[in-house]
Amino acid sequence: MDLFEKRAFAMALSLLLVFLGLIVYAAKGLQTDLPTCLPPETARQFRKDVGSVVEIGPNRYQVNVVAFMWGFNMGTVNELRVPRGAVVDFYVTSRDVMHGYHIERTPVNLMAIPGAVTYARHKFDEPGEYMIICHEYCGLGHQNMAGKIIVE
Ligand SMILES: [Cu+2]
Repeated sequence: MDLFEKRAFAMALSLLLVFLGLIVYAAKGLQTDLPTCLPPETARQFRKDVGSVVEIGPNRYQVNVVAFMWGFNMGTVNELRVPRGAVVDFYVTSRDVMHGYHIERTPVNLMAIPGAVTYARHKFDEPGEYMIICHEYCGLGHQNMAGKIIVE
């Protein structure tokens, strides 16, 4: 090994050590986290209301959806019942990987992202069944990941 090779090797090794040190500093010193879980405050709030339907007014509902492999927890797994004319706020997150949350025949089309909460509002004027599908490939059971909203 000549001197130039030794210097290149030493430089590469020291850069690796610097980057490793920065990763450790970011994780421990700056308390940054990979986006694999909700931020602590949001997580606490969601743990309280996780997968729930909250009546927030006359015919007004807040649905806290937690998507998972392979379903949607909306109080009841894969099923939500609301009366006709209900205005529903959807807050959607995921507890594992990325999923999609699309309600057929409505403009509701959200991503369920671990560590983030997405939002949409919809008024259900027409009674009937609305299928919810996951439109983001999320693993082997993806094709079976579906739910429904029953508007009574
Ligand atoms: Cu999926």
